[in-house]
Amino acid sequence: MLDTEGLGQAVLEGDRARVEALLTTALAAGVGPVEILNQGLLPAMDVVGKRFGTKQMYISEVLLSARAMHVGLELLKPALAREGTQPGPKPVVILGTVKGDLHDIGKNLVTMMLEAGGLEVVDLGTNVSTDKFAQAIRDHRPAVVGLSALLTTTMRQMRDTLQELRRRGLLDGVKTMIGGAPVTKEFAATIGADGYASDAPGAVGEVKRLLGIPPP
Ligand code: B1M
Repeated sequence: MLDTEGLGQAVLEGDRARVEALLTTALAAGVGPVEILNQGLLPAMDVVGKRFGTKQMYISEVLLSARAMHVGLELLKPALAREGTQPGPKPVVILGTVKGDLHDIGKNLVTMMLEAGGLEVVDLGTNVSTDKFAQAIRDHRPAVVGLSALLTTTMRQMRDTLQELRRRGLLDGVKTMIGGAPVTKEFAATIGADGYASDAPGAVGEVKRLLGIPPP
């Protein structure tokens, strides 16, 4: 049984211990990790976003909520991964939040859902420079490179990063995908990204579509 109200309140208050306790109880009671995400953590973060947007919450409070959210995501990670267990070698996806952008909650969620979907993810973190993407592509030979951005200002960085990687010949045979709240399908097409997803579950479907992996 999932205490959605209590969980929402705990995320809003940035109460990490309570988030941990509620999720541990829910998981032990057999509540699925996707249900916990969709009915508990994500709606709570949505409220945080709205309150931040209307200046009802300070950045410091948002950060506390973000940390509580991280605790929740870390707890769900093993259960999400178990749901996505698949035999055989996994296609590699490189993911990162572009240079100048420190938002990582959404990207972390995409990482977890992709792993749950049977893909191997190399997560480069936030504020990722073009050079860091380039090195990771050389090191890991990914099937897909995914860029995340949450700021309208850093959307431009997505275009610059893809342009430069392309100029260096590093995207030959590699699919690209972008996402993040301000990003649209149209923008993706404008900067020549192969794929776009508006949310984490959508990202799994989009990577699979790009790689020609049929739905289960
Ligand atoms: Co920031 N922030 N923030 N912030 N912050 C936003 C994005 C903002 C919309 C808030 C607002 O004004 N209403 C606004 C951007 C405005 C704009 O550009 N148009 C904003 C701003 C302005 C800023 C600062 C500039 C504030 C300041 O300092 N004055 C500053 C910038 C710092 C920087 O990056 N250089 C800043 C800082 C921060 C915190 C550090 C306090 C914190 C980030 C903590 C962290 O991530 N570790 C923070 C937060 C938490 C937010 C909000 C409240 C929540 C973002 C979030 O985590 N959402 C946000 C308001 C909002 O979104 N309503 C806001 C939950 C998450 C699950 O959703 O990230 O959209 P999302 O990810 C989704 C999809 O977008 C998609 O799937 C995810 C899961 O479903 N997706 C992909 C994401 N990446 C993808 C990649 C893919 C595919 C799908 O393929 C590769």
